[in-house]
Order: sequence, then structure tokens, then C-alpha cells
Amino acid sequence: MRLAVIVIPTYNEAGNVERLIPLVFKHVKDLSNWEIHILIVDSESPDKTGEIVRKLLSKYPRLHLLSVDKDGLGKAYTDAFQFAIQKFSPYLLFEMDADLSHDPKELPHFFRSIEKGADFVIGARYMKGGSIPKEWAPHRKIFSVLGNLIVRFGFMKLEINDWTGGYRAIKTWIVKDALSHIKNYSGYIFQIALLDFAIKKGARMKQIPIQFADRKIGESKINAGQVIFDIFTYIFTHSSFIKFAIVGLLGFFVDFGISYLFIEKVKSAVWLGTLISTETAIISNFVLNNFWSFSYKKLENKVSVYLSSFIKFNLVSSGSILIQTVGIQLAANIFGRQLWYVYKILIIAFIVIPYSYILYNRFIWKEK
Ligand SMILES: Nc1nc2c(ncn2[C@@H]2O[C@H](COP(=O)(O)OP(=O)(O)O)[C@@H](O)[C@H]2O)c(=O)[nH]1
Ligand SMILES: [Mg+2]
Repeated sequence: MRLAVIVIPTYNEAGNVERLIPLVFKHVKDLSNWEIHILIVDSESPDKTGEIVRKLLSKYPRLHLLSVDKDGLGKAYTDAFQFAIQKFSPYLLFEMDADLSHDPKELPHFFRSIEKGADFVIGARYMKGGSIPKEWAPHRKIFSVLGNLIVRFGFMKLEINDWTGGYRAIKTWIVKDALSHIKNYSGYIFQIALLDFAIKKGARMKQIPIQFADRKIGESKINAGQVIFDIFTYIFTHSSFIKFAIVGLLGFFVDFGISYLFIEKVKSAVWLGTLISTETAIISNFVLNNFWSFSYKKLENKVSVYLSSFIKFNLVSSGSILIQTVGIQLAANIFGRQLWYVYKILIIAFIVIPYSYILYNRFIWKEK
């Protein structure tokens, strides 16, 4: 028998908790392999959500309440995770909203995915079979869809469709490892921080589609402006893809600078200057990527590994040159040659960088 704790954060959810709690217990009662608890983490809700839950405690022996300071969603979750781990040593932790947006009927699917070997199960709105509420105002839809796309492309992790949702099952070992990281993120951005951490740790991810229902009672607490700002800040400081693009840009200057030095100042042959400069840029890119962009999956410290990786790196770089050469000529044939530098920038930004990033991830800096 394995123990799971479903953590449900509440802030002014008086009208919802009373309905949600019995529903959750009802939908998990047939899971005979699991002992399932609910932990409500309430941030001093002025509408007395906490008191309502307290009254239910005697009726449901597996219901628990943790009261914390009003300090953001992320803070409430990290406090609750720590509390749950200490008190129950669970095998599995859940995140779930209190406002009935997350259908408790889906809970058995999460358990099934965990039993099949997943470490981290995401209830995803932006995949086949999933959805966001039709009745959401256009600005809310745009904010939600766009926010997720920015994160997906910012991390170049296209296989994860829903980064910001809060319906998830996560094995406790991941949360334990992640605590010191997610403690820094007290707001909604904590969801992205936790997911990013789990992926970098090599957790086996699984997405299941969910239909997110609009809340009927109470109000959303999300502050869109703050969340967008936090998303950009987080991506710029944590995305290996962004770091990779910065390394690429640096490489461009190294290449150009050394070419200039050899061709203009040293007056070497043009081919020789170019050969030295491109190879120097390739080496500096390789080193910076290993120790910065992909620092969380650095290469094994062995000459043979470095050598074979460096050869692969050169091969991928040659592919980049080929793509650029062919692409720019094609564009010039179709649209005329005047704007060659525009084609070059577009090809680098939208083809060469994603192409090489994906290949490096697949063949050199592999997920552990
Ligand atoms: N404990 C706690 N829960 C919060 C806080 N902010 C939001 N929540 C809860 O987190 C869940 C999702 O919040 P909600 O406002 O519905 O966000 P939305 O679904 O994105 O609009 C709900 O259960 C809220 O009650 C907070 O500061 N503390
Ligand atoms: Mg909600």
C-alpha cells in the first residue's frame, strides 16, 4: 500500500471546499493500492475557508489542514509539501486547485500513469482531448495560451504542452530534491520552476489531457502582469536554449573578430583566416555550451568522450553552414538578393539555432 497526499491550496474558497472534498474522496475510494490523504493549505482566507475545513476534519480522518501566512501560491505549496513529507512520508504528492476547475474524476488516471512508471504526471489543457473554458474572456484565453507558448519555445521543450497548470501528480523524491530550488519562487511561477527542475533531473514525464472548467464560485487570484514578468525572468535565467543562443551570438563575434584580425591585420590568406576563426568559434562554443548552457548535463570527464563529442559538434556545425548556404541562395533566387542579410538573420534565428539545439540535445548533451 502506497501513500499519496493531495495538496489543495485555498485562498477564499469557502464556497468550493465543502463540495470538492467529498468529491475527491469519492473518486479515489476504489484505488485499493493507495492510502490517499487530502491536505488543504490555507493562507489565512478572510472568508473563513479554514474554519469550514476544520469542521470537516472529524468527518474525514484522512483530511488535514495546514494554515500558513498569506505569502503567495508557491510559498503555500512548498510549506505544504514539507509538512506532508515530514508527517506522512508519502510516495506521491498531488497538486490540485480548490475551485473545481480540476475534475476529481481524473484522479484515477493520474494514479494509473504513476503505476505505469511515470514520475511526474501533468494534467494538460493544451493537448488533444484537453481544453480551457469556452466562457473565458478573450484576454484570459490569450494570456493563458501565449504564456504557455512562450515557456515551451523559451525552453525549446515542445513536448511539454502545459507548463502553468496546477493539476499534477509528482513523486516525492522529485519534490524533496526540488525544495531548495522552488523555495525561491513564491508566486504562480513556482509551477514552472518545479517542472523545469523535474525535467532537468531526468524525471519521466507523462501528460494526460484535462478539461479545465471555469470556476463557478469565487474569484481568480492570478495577476497576469506579474506572471508574465516572472515568466520572462525565469526563462532568461534558466533556459539552456536561451543560453545556447547567447553562446551562438558570442561565437559569431569570435568568428568575425578573428577573421578580421588574420585577414586584415596579419594579411594571412583568406581561407586560412577563415579556417582558424571558424574553428576557434566552434571550440569556444563547445566549451561554453558544456560548462554553461548544458551545465546540468555536462559531459563525462574523459578524453574519449570529449573527442567524440567534439567531432559530432563539428558535424552539426557543418550542417548549419550547409543549411545557411543553401537556404540563403534559395531565398535570393525567389525574393531577390538585395535583402540577403535579412534572410541570413531569419535562417539563423528560426532554422539553424533550433536545428542545432535539438541535435546537440539528442547526440551530445543527452538527458540523463
Ligand atoms: N494557499 C493559497 N492558495 C492560493 C493562493 N493563491 C491562489 N491560491 C489557490 O490556488 C488555486 C488556483 O488559483 P486561482 O485563483 O483559481 O487561479 P486560476 O485558476 O489560474 O485563475 C485555487 O485553489 C486558489 O484558492 C495563495 O496565496 N495561497
Ligand atoms: Mg482557478
